[in-house]
Amino acid sequence: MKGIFANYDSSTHDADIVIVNCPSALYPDSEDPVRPLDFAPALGAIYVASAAASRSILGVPGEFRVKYIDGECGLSLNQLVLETMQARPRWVGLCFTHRVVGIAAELVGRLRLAGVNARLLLGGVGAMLNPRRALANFPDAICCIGEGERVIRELLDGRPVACIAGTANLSDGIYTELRSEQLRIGSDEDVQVLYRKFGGVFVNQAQVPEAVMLSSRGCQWKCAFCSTPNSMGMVRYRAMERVVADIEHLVREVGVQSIHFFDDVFIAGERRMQAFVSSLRTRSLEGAVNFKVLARADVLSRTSVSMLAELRSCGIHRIGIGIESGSDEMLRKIKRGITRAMVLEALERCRSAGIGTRGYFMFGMPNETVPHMQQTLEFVAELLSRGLLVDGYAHFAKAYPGTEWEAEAKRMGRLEALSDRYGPVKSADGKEILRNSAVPRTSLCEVSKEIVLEFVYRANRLLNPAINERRGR
Ligand code: B12
Ligand code: SF4
Repeated sequence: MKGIFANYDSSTHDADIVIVNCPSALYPDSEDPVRPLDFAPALGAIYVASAAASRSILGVPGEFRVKYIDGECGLSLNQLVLETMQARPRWVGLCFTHRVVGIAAELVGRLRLAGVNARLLLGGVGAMLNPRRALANFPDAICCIGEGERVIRELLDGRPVACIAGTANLSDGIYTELRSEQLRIGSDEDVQVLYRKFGGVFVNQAQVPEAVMLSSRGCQWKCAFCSTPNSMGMVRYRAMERVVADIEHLVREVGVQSIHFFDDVFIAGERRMQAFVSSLRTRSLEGAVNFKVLARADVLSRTSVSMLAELRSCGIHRIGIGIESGSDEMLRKIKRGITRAMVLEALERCRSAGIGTRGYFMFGMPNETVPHMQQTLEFVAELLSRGLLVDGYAHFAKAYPGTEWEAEAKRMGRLEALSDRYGPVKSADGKEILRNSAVPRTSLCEVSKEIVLEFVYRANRLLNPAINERRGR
């Protein structure tokens, strides 16, 4: 292992920080790495990289040398180690979700073996929502438990960790944290740095330049399975005029043809959407770029068809909607705030406006029975046969940290955490560095996992016949 990294000298530093977005799979060593088909840039991590690299963000002085590496671009762990070593950083920042915490641990093991002694900063939802568990795997690290823009600048400025709001760490083995306030979205962006330097623009599956964007953070709803209200807090909007100014820059200066909004709920009422439409028109950007957004069925069911048609003419051609279940009883239990009737109304309105819809479904929810799942499968089939959905995805329900489900699972004594994909993870010298129990992928269903998976599989086959054909299923 050390051999290929032999020329590394960690005693001097070129970069202040290397930020690595941890890959979601263990990619093989390759001179020509291949990105996964569903690749999307890690917008949170690049916001943080931009905040560190840019003087203008947040008005805090300081400009740091930052290298950002997206492990999701198909790089192997060895390549990530090599790329990190080449920058000789003071700090290494890792962005990970719960699903990839095992891979993050493996990467750190290899960095240490290769002699990279940089201090470790953890970020992303995996660190934010369960800092105790993250620190159990990386005891020497500093964990970012809030939005990372301010944290990274204060840390690199050399402020004592104990004074930095939004961090947690183990000091003499004792867990300490200092919570932070939410950022006021609107003062924390620097689109030039974010997109030019750190890969917020990429070539998508259709070979078209695409950008990822946020027009808001947080969410005002509280669905029982979702961690966003806990991690990001109440919704904060950026002024639409500024969002559209960034769109103009991306379209005219960067040549972007498609924009993917990562907002949890982009279509958030007619007033804000009217501002979106009129700002685009003022800048002659109507239809200049295609948008993909997420929205809620209840909001869409109240949005007029004429408003939706205006959004379509402005470029919103696809809306993703969390439908989750075909059973009103289940929808009530998971506090989704929607009903079957609302879903139908929302999808009818989108179809009338010429907008394609993608549905997201879940199976294996707490107290869900086979008849409930059967109802969902029939609902999926009905929506497809009536041409109300273009496609969609079905998932196995999991209790993520910071959700009502996790609390419920703990109460029920059913937090049977399992990492069916990656664990246990071993370091390069063969030691087990992460136990399965560190990865929460909890099933809460009343019926067996095999039955639930069968429903997930059948729903996905209905929703994505082409994909499944390609995979030879
Ligand atoms: C877009 C999106 C995706 C995209 C792209 C993800 C990406 N590359 O960023 C795709 C479709 C690929 C995706 C896939 C999945 N996703 Co997703 N996704 C989102 C979504 C809607 C937006 C992400 C985002 O940009 N947020 C806004 C940014 C600003 O926030 P952020 O990423 O948390 O970053 C901030 C902090 O975390 C921190 N930070 C981030 N990185 C770093 C790094 C350092 C060094 C530091 C210090 C700080 C720091 O600072 C950032 C800025 O303030 C979120 C919901 C949400 N609201 O976050 C779900 C969400 C992250 N996804 C989720 C899930 C479950 C998944 C999947 C497992 C789905 C599945 N079943 O396959 C996969 C897992 C992918 C993986 N690699 O592990 C869950 C995660 C739940 C959890 N607790 O872990 C979320 C929270 C949705 C939810 N509400 O439940 N996802
Ligand atoms: S699922 Fe969507 S609407 Fe519900 S709380 Fe999460 S982000 Fe908000």
